Amino acid sequence: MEKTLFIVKPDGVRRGLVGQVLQRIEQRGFQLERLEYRSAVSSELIDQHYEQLLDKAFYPAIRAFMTSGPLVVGVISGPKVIECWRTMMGATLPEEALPGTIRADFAHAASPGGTIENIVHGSDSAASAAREIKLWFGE
Ligand code: IDP
Ligand code: MG
Repeated sequence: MEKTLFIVKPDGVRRGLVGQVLQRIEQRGFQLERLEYRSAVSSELIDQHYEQLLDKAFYPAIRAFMTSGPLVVGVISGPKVIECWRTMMGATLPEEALPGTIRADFAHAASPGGTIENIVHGSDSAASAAREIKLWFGE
């Protein structure tokens, strides 16, 4: 069965949205394969996770954001889960996300630091999912 990696980012944990994100995953019928609360995530792990963004001007703000507090990371499985979870998250920019998506229903606009704080992450392809699951869970 197809798998993807998801993260409730530090803004989602701070704002008490873990339960609501998990509820949407369960309502949709996806299976939780792994689920971990990580109280301290290293900059090195975030750099590897976002390796495609390392050379962007805004990357230092993303690293600071993603290491700013606890996060919840997990693996979910189900038919077409990679694409479906991306649809459930909504567009990267909360102001562009469609109503009904997590980023539209819960996210703020950009934070004062210019980082887009958009509550959730999801792998964007089968190759990314495999790479990210290995990176976070070592399997
Ligand atoms: P995605 O999370 O929708 O896949 P990506 O382009 O992979 O979007 O970017 C990863 C994360 O980096 C975004 O979710 C967002 O938090 C942040 N980000 C992306 N683009 C920008 C930007 O232009 N300015 C600030 N932060 C950004
Ligand atoms: Mg991405």
